[in-house]
Amino acid sequence: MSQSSNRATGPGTLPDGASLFAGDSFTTEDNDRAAQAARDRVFGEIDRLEMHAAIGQLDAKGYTVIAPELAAPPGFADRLRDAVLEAAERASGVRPDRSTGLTHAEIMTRHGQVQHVEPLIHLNPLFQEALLNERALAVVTYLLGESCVLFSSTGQIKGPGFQYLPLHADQANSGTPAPFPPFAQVCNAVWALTDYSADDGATCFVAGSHKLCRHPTAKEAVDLSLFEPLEAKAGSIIVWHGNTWHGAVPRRNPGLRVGIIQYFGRWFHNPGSQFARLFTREEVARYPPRFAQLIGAQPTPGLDHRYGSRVARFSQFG
Ligand SMILES: O=C(O)CCC(=O)C(=O)O
Repeated sequence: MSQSSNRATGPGTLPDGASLFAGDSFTTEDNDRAAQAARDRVFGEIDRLEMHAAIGQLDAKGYTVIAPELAAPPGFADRLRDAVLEAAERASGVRPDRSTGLTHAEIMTRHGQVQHVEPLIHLNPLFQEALLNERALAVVTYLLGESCVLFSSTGQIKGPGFQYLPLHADQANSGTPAPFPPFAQVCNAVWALTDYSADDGATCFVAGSHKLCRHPTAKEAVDLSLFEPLEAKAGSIIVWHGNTWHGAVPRRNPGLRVGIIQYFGRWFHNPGSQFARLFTREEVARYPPRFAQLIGAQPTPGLDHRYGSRVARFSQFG
């Protein structure tokens, strides 16, 4: 056997006369370094905020809850709740009745007895502050990378009623057929602004279902034995992976469940920079650059995000 044919079959070598084409669909060392630096930043933030337990829970169960005392200073969640109720009143002309909830008992939407205020993000600077919450963003960025975008921002007010929200995976909203990628393409970060429990009409999760990488079947979606209502105190932030099956039980208690749904996705699922038009340049400039990135007022950083999103789960590009 000649030396040259030996080289042709050896690992990491090319046959004589062959060359590698450095086209734009292949990696470069710069891209590799950028992806590693992005990973370091994402894990650095998790270390700084001491969020390892939350990340462990997220990986194991598909969702995590950031406790009120870690989420924000005392009083912030109450002000946020009042701002959502005020926005709801402005939108509908009906003052939400917090003690009985009867103003919302007859509403019927895709989420049951729930009034949606959408988009919410531009209606009060508190909603923008809530979006920039550092602990929520640390988890969202762990799931979706630094280039992720806010897809929707919705105030949710749920009254007493009878309607369940069937189990579903938010990944379905992007039109992705199963099997889903095991790492998240979309995720949700919800501010629970009143207590969540079974009788309060809480969100329900099927722990570990994100690992199945598929939608629930029609039968599973309405199988009440799978509904596990979450217990979370007012002021918590609930973050879940886009593959995680979740739904909600009806509210049995009088009164209202109030929350903000912030739904995020990787930049390549972006339906368009729908929030940028809601803000003036001056308003955007008041916030750190991450705000402009999230609302789509600034292009995704980096030269070649097509490439970056493929190489790294935590890439600054993907
Ligand atoms: O209303 C809830 O608790 C769940 C909301 C939900 O399923 C969603 O935003 O995808």
